[in-house]
Amino acid sequence: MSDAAPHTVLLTGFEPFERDPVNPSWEVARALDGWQQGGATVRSVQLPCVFGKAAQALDAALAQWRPSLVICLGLAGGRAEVSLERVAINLDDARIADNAGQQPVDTAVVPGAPAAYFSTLPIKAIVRDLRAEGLPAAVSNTAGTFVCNHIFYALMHRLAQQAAGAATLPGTAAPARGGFIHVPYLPEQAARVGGGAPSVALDTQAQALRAVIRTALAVREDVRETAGQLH
Ligand code: PCA
Repeated sequence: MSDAAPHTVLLTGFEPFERDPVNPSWEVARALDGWQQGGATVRSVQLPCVFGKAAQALDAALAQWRPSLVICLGLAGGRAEVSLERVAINLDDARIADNAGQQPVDTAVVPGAPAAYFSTLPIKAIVRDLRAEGLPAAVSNTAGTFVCNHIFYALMHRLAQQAAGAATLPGTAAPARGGFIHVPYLPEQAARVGGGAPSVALDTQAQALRAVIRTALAVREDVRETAGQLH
């Protein structure tokens, strides 16, 4: 695919879970549906907060849109920053039931597949650019072990398979890149939870996601600067 060819950015968000009436990950995705940037159009898809079904819905969206960039979003209530997740692990370990009542413990997302995959988004360049706009952002080294990590792993496994297939077919499009981002509570959710939980307004979350997409489309090689943590 040449850079001038039209292409699609697939943006997914989750339905509400854990008795919450709203999930900002879907509200943000929905707000960006149809947004155009650098020859790309955003297509937003809602995923069920259900192990297995979420990955099936993602597969259907990948088949429908054939995106060149995929960003999956989820809520991480209690985090203060937009979290650029670095690594997806091949493990489901649910502390609470999903929206279908399933609560897998220590099972593989994809049996026999690698233990982990790294995001192929330029996560450090994205953090740099969000902070330059005054937006709260950080690299995160765990997406947890619930449905968000599950979909992150399912996505990266699928993209890795696609890339392996493309490598055997010279002349095909560059493999799609993708990753996962956790967003904070909305202010009304934080107020319900109480205890001074951090939150970010929907408009600000949407602004952050537009900046994420801009950087992800523009930057191929991530910058090399530390975002490590001692613990
Ligand atoms: N957050 C949950 C699942 C759905 C969502 O938005 C998580 O972090 O796993």
